Amino acid sequence: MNAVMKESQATDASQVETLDVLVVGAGFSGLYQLDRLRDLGFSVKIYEAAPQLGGVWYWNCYPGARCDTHGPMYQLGLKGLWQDWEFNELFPGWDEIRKYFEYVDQKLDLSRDIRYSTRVEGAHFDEASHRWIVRTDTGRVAHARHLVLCTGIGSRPYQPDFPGLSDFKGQVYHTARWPQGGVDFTGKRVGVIGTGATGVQVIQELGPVVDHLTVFQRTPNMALPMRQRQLNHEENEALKVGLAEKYAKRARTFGGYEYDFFDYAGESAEGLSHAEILARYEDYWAEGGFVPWLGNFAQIWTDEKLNTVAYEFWRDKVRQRIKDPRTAEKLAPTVPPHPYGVKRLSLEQRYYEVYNEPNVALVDLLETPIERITAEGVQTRDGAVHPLDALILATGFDMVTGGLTQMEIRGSNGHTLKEHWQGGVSAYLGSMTTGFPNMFFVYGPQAPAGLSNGPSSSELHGEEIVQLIEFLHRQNRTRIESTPQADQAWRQRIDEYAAGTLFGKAESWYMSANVPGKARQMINYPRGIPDYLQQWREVKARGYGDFRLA
Ligand code: N01
Repeated sequence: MNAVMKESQATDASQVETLDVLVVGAGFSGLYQLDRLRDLGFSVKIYEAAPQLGGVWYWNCYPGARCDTHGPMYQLGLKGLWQDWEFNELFPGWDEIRKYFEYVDQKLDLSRDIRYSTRVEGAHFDEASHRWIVRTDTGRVAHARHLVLCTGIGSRPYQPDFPGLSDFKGQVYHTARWPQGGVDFTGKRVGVIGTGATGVQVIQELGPVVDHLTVFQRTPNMALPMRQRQLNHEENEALKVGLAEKYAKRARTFGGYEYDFFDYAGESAEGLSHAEILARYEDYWAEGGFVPWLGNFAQIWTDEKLNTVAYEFWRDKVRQRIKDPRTAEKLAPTVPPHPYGVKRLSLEQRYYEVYNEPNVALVDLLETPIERITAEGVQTRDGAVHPLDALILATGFDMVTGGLTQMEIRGSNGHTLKEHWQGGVSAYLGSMTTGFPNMFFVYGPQAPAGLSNGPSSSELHGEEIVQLIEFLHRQNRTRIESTPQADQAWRQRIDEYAAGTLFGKAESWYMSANVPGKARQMINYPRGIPDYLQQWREVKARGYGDFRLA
C-alpha cells in the first residue's frame, strides 16, 4: 500500500482530480450513475478504458453480435429517452447499439465528464481522508469519496490455456477483443471454439461466408428462436405504445423484462395436463426470444420432471431442423446434457441450418477433446488435425468478478479485492463488501445482473446506489462499509436458494464454474428483481443501519 501511496503522491498535480464520485466504466450502468449523480449536484467522472461509450458493445463487435432483448426494452428508461429513439431491428446489433449510446450521449451531454482511453489499474482507500485514491494507465489520479464500479459482467475475456496456441500460423481472435475494423474471412478455413451465446452468433454469421467452418463444441447450447425482424418507423411507433408502463413493470418482473414467469402471476403448472403444458409451450415458441425461458414456469428451475418436459419440447423442435441424425444428436441430445435453462441460453436465427451446409463441420469435444493447437490447426485427441487459417475463441469471460478483480483494488486492511474473494464472493446486497468502504458495485456479483435484462438492472440497482450516496451526503457521513455478518448472510441467502434449484447441475458461469480455479458458487442474485428490491426497501426502512456508517 505504501508503494501505491508513493506512486500517487509522485504524480503530476495537474493529473489529480478530486471528486465526490468516480465511476469506472461507461456502459449502461456507468452512464446512469453519471447522469443521476450529476443532476443531484455531485462532482462525478467516469473513467473508461475504451475510446468510446458502450461498455461491452465497444469490445464485442464480432460478426453477428447483437442483443438478446427486444430493442424497445434494451434502453434506459431514464428521462423518456426512448421516445425519440428507433432501432431498425427488433433485436439490434452491436453497431446500432453503439449509435444508441451516441444518441444518449448527445441528449444528456455525458462525454464532457468521461475520460476515455483511461484504464483504472488500481485504487486504495485512504483512511485519513475517507477517500479512494484511484490510479490509471494514463497517469491520471482521482481522489474520490465514493468509487462506483460499473465494469459489467463480461469485461474480462477468458482464454483457456490451449497448449501450442502460439505455434499456430494463422490468426487467432477472441470474440471479446474483436478488431474494430472487422475481419474478412472470405475464402478462409475458420475454426470456432465455444458455443455459448457468443459462439452461436458468430457461427450462424460466418457459416455462409467462409470457405470452411469447423465448430468445436463442448456443451450444446439450448438456443431459442430469436424471431428477428426489421422495424420501420410505423412499427417503432407501434412498439412505443404502452412502453412507459413496460418500463415501470421492469421492477415487478423476475428479469426486468415486460413479461414474467407464468407462475409468478399466481398460476402453476400443477393444474395443467401434459397436453396443456405443451400447448402453452407452442405459444412460447411462436413468440420466441427469451419467452420460452423467462416466460416459462419458474418451477422448471426446481422441478426436474417439469424441466425435462421443457427440454424435450426444445429438443424435438430443434431436431426437425437438422438433416444429419448424428449431428442432431450432438446439437440436441436425446438425454439432456444438463437441465434446461440453468445455463445461459442463446437466441438464434439460422444456427441449426448452418450445420446442414457441406462447408460446416461439428467436432464434439466431449468425444474427442482438444489435445493441442499446432501450426496448421487444432489437434484433437483422436489424432486428427483440423486445418485452419483462422481460429476464433468464443470462450467467454471471467464472468461477473473478472472485471473487478483484474484491478488492484486494496481495501482498508491492505488486501486486494482478488485476495478478499479468493474463497468466493460475498457482497452484501450485491453492492458492497466488507473491508472496502465507500466502494459500490452496480450490476455486479450477487445482484440480479446476469439473470436480468442489463439496462433494467443498471437503472433499478443503480438507483439504489444513487439514493444511498445521496443519503450519506445528507447525513454528512463520509464512510460506509458492509460488515462480515451482512456479507455472509447475503451469500448464505443466495447459496441456500441456489441449493434448492437445478442450477448446480450445470457447469456454467452462473455457478462460476466456467473458469478453472474459481470458487464454485451462484454468482447472481437468483430470486429476481422484485425480491432484490424488497431487500433494499427493508434496509432503507432501517436507515441503512445494516451498514457500518461513520
Ligand atoms: O461465453 P460462455 P459467451 N475448451 O462462457 C466453451 C453474455 N452474452 O461469450 O459450455 C473448449 O457462455 C464453453 O464450453 P462449455 C451472456 O450473458 C450476451 O458465449 O463450458 N470449449 C462455451 O461453449 C452470456 O452468457 C450476448 O462446455 C471451451 C463457450 O466456450 C455471456 O455473455 C451475446 C473451453 C463459452 O461460453 C458469456 O457468453 C454474447 C475449453 N477449454 C454474450 N472453455 C447477447 O446478449 C470454454 N469453452 C446476445
